[in-house]
Amino acid sequence: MSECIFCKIVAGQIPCAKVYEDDHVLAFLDINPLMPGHTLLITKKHAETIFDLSAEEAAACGAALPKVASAVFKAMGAEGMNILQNNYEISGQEIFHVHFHLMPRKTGDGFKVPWPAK
Ligand code: DGP
Repeated sequence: MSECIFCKIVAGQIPCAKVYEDDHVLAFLDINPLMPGHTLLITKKHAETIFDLSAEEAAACGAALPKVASAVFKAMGAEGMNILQNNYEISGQEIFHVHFHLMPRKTGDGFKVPWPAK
């Protein structure tokens, strides 16, 4: 059995607050959110980084991302959204199972992006 935390979430061995699911991807709330509604979208099949995704999995992520982002955006009454995807330790990746951070933004939320923003 895989020791990967996200594989265990996919297998239902670790609970999650599920936001969306289809045959290829699962989205759930981040356990350590940077703001309310911080959601992770992961592939169901294990792949360590975006460089390891098959074309089919990449397409599934591409199809699901705008749908899930839109739902989170509306549900949170957001004014904007950052979508972040880390690969390898130097970028901040802690869980080596490919995932996208969907981060709904609101005025005064205190979140800082590393480039000029309003
Ligand atoms: P990253 O640094 O990009 O690898 O982000 C990993 C994220 O995964 C981090 O924001 C916290 C989240 N996370 C870690 N373990 C769990 C867990 O067991 N459940 C949930 N829902 N999120 C987790």
